[in-house]
Amino acid sequence: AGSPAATGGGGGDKAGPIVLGFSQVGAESGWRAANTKSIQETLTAENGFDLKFSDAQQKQENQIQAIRSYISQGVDVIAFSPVVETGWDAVLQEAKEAKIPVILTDRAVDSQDDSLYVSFIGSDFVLEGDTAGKWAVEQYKGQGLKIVELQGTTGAAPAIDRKEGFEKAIAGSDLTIIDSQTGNFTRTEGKTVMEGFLQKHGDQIGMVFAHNDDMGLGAIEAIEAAGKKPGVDIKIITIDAVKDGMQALADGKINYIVECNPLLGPDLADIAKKVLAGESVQKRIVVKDEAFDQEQAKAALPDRKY
Ligand code: GZL
Ligand code: ZN
Repeated sequence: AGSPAATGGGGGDKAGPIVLGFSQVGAESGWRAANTKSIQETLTAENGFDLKFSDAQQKQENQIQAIRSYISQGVDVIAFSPVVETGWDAVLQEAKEAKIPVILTDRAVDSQDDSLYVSFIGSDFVLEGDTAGKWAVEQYKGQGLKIVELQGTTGAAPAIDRKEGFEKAIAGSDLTIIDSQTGNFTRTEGKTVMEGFLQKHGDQIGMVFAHNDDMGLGAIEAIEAAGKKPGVDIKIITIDAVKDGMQALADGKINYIVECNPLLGPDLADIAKKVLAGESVQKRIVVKDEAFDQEQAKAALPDRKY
């Protein structure tokens, strides 16, 4: 059965491993692969866990199904990265009634009732968008730069928040977004959407703002196929700072990347142990992100862990 109520109901040292059910968004990007690796490498038997892991292929109904199966298995704790912000209250209410604490990693839910989860571990996506926008204004103001935006998954917290942060940062400057469409955080869709932008807007496009490296890398393929130089003819700013993105940045095909740290395994393990020991835990753990221009990427690449 589920563990005692998360808010300090008894807890105490639990005999045997902590059975943790994790519902992952999917395997859509380099970031996601690094995030999954961090979770699977940290929540191991030797670290006191029995990890049940499921991949939802970016479908909310698969995540809800996985969470329901963890509840019926009577796991000790549930953790997940919600593919979109809304539509979770019912299943989280069921976990609460089963007295199984829920930890959010990476992405947030927009539930009004924040008793439905014990902690949310993830980056500040609005700040990521703001950092990207501020750099763009610093570097390119005064040229009337026209931007096309490759949005992440529609309804996902990182897509909503990165857009918000970027738009606020460029407001009042002469940089403008002339088109914006979701590429669902994947390289393939980023390429397809960019091909459409190039057909529609051609030489007007001065910059691509992509909500993750993978869509930016897809855009590079489309830009090169159109005979233009990415990072030169069309500037590119992305978010994540995974290895492939950082290599393209070092190679001059991307101009700036704001990091989104995927290594959430250690924080997740720590919070899960605390909750089951009946200790109080931080409601919100903000993961620190850096940002890189081309020179900084060259220097950082050798030490990058993902
Ligand atoms: C951000 C994460 C996003 C990444 C994408 O924390 O949710 O999802 O930026 C990934 O690469 O697909
Ligand atoms: Zn929101």
